[in-house]
Amino acid sequence: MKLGKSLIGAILAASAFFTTAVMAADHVVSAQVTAFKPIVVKVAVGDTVSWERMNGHITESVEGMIPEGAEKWMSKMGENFTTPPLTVEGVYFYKCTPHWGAGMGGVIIVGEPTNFEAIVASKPKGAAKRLMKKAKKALK
Ligand SMILES: [Cu+2]
Repeated sequence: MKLGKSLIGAILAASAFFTTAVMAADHVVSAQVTAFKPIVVKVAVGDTVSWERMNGHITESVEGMIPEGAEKWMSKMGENFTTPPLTVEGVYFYKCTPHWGAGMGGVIIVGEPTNFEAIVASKPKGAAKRLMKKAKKALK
């Protein structure tokens, strides 16, 4: 019966919509040699980010380069870390501290990049500058 099928279709579409609207997503970043992939992740407010293949690496939020009121983090060496739900909108820079000199870091963009202009205005150098350029591209 045609009507029955379309009704089921409508119910399935509605439930899929509510699932994506309500459930927070987890975004996986993989450590590869001395780089994080993907280097920039855009997530929704309340989502989490997890790192895998973290043997020999850590993830640590960069001082002054996360939104005001957001919680810092620092994982243990080799730990496949997951952030708490990222509830403060803005741009989060993070680094693998032992490999920061080699440029190992990444960016998480949660919702609107509320603090990005301030980060640009602070004229970051070195690895942070490279991350800033990657984030700029991702925000275009
Ligand atoms: Cu590392």
